[in-house]
Amino acid sequence: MTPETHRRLDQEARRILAANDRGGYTVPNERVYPFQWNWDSAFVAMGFAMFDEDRAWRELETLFLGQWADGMVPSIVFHTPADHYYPGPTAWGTRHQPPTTGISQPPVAATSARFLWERAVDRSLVRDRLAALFPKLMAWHRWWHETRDPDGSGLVTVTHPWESGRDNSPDWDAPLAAVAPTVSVGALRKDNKAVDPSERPTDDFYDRVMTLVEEAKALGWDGIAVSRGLSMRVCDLGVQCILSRADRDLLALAEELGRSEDAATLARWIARSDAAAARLRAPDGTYRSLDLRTGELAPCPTSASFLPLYARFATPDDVEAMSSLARSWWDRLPYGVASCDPGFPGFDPLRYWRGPVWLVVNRMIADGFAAHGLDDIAARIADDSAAMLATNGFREYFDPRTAMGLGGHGFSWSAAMWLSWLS
Ligand code: 9WN
Repeated sequence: MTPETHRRLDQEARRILAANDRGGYTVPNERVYPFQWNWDSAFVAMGFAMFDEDRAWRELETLFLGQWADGMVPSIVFHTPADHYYPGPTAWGTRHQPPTTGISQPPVAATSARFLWERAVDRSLVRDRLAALFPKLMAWHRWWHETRDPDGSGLVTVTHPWESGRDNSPDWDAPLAAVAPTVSVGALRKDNKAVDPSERPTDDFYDRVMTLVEEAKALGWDGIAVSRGLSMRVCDLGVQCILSRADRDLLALAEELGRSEDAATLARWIARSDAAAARLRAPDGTYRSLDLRTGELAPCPTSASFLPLYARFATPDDVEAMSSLARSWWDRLPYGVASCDPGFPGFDPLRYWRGPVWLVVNRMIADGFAAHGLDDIAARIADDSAAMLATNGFREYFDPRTAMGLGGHGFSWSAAMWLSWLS
């Protein structure tokens, strides 16, 4: 990459974050997603941290204004009204102020807080902010480990595909097939008017996921009742790994702050998750999501199958299996890492989480390979990611065959990945 391209990407990434900044929080992209999204903000904070530490902390602090009394941090905080996104606050029927959804998203925030803390120019200036955020992060992790794992199995439950952040992954095909749709919401959708419908989930998918929202509403959004009672209950490999990594990051922060009781609790949660991880390993040695209702593993590896490296619970055999898997995908597709196994019959290089490449997942996968000494794979993922941005802009996701940009334009987390990882 020429120094000129590098400068252009730096400027463009900063311009995107500034344009999507709503004062304390950042929208992923104004046209498609006009509110604050949970894991987007955690990644965006890392981008801000490279040039405005104060603004980076505020991104996380503002996200936690949406935290529920039971510790749950919602997938979306609807700080200000906007009528061009469906489903908005009324469709969720929750009671929180500011209005929020009733489901969560992958818990990246503790990892982000550690990133901010470790890069702080003067830690004494941000120690109070970290200390104020810590109990909120701890409460969220407790919600995952207790409310979303009520039997203490070590595997946490997601009850909605959107909770995984990997909305229409093949991981949800069988679990969603078991959800009998009771609503028909195709006409209410806005997303498929804002971007090409072939790059978005189907109407049938929306009917089923909104049926799950109706089920949770009927349970009054009670955490345990939802966890035990919804017609979709899956241990999502992505959330399981991201939580396990975030537990480790939160443990490091607990030690920094001298919170020994919390550190001991986190160490217990980590040990319990590590012990349960083998249940997610398929006979071919790849990790998958697990349908907790049927005991079935997901039908194919996905980009989440590399995240045990990021979580840090992978065994030496796993490391071997994951590096072979990554190399075999590159034999079929020039740009890594596809969100779904290219050999799976349902692989679709254009449709969202069924094939396209997502840069935030790439960052986590590259982190995992680098931590296990596989610097060549980590470097190739970074090179592919930078090439996609340089040739096609800060798009939401990319076609792994051609690097073509897909979904929304001017995407905040793609800009943040450039600034905090690739630049
Ligand atoms: C539903 C905002 C979010 C991301 C998710 C991505 C997509 C929403 C949607 O956009 O999900 O939460 O309406 O499609 O799948 O990962 O956080 O960028």
